[in-house]
Amino acid sequence: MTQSADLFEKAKQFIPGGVNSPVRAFGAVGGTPIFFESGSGARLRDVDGKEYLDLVGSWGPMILGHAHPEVVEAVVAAARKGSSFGAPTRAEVTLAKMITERFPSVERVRLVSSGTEACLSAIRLARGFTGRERIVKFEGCYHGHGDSFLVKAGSGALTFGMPSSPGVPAAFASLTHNARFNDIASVRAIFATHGREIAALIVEPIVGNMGLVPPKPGFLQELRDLTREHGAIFILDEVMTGFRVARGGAQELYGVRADITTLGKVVGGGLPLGAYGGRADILEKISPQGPVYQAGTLSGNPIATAAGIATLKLLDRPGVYSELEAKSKRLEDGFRKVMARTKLALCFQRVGSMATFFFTRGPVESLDDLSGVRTDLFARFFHGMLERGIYFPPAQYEAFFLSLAHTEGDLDRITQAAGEVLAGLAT
Ligand code: HOZ
Repeated sequence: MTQSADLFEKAKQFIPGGVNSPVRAFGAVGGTPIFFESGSGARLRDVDGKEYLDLVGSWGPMILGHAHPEVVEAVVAAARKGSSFGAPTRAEVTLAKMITERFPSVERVRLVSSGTEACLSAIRLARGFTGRERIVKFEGCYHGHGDSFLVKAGSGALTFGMPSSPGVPAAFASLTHNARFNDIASVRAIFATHGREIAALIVEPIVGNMGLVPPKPGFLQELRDLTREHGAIFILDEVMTGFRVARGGAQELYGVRADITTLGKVVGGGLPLGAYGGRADILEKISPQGPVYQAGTLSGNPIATAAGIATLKLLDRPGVYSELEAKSKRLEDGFRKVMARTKLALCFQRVGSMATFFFTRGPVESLDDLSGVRTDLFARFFHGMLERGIYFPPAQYEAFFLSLAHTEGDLDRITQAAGEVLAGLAT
């Protein structure tokens, strides 16, 4: 028995399902989750001493790779000065300013501890600001595990076939409307019926939680225009895309402007930190300036803010995003070559350093397009790659993430392994 398997058995005695977040379990691919010991650059080492090239990147934050020396130094220096004060610090001001400089739509920003917290706080704020209660989201998008979002949700909720969770009061769920991603007519239909009651529309500008699904040209701007027309708040959930697809996130990439933006992952440099920010007139409604309540003992935690500041500074080096793009394109080109050698129905979708390798012909433009996905083949692909020391997300309906630490040699090794595994699947 491996040490991972042994630890998993022990974990199940104390932790529900043996994991602290469902997507970590190998429920969708079978087998035992790998327990990790350490990470450095693009590599992870498990408790049995096996090394992997990492394509999960902690589900997005590790854009610089694991244990980047300057981030580690910043974290250690902050920890030496005290880990939490429950009171304001200089670093919070620095990080808040850095966020506003990178996202022109963010005039004020509140730091929290996770992307989930950012999104549920953003919804409360939108409801408090507009005095309306309904929200619009998209089937297959995931905005964390807040009650308003677990209705036809993506990520683990989709993977485990529980898109709508027990425990969410029906009254709450009835206020959440789901539209079809990339289908503006489906959004218009909801606004036509409920326009005056809709507080906000929230969307992942590039969906990462039903696999990677890019927006069709003009789709985000149509959402921007429609929400403005109806007086609803336009929330872009840039938890995955913020600082990843561009310095200023998807908003910079597609030239759209949100009323509220939610952030997580990269902004915390691998530590628990999220943020929500946007128009000053909206953010003014947050307590203590305004009446909408939101608070947190660890909000703006000094160690997390130190990691975030160090990470964002490193992302300011010239050429960082073009390097990430070149590496990601090299990986995509490699995948396309091996895809051309098989008759399997496959589709590779990518924006910048986020991508998904779908086991369906594609293109995947919305949740409906996932109906033909061969998750059985994905599971075999996943394990074939794992055997070859490549760690993919253990679920088909997730994006994978590249980092600046991946070398060209790493990327070529990944595509070579993919070619071998696919050849085995085709027979
Ligand atoms: N939201 C991330 C995956 N889509 C990972 C967070 C989690 O659910 O563990």
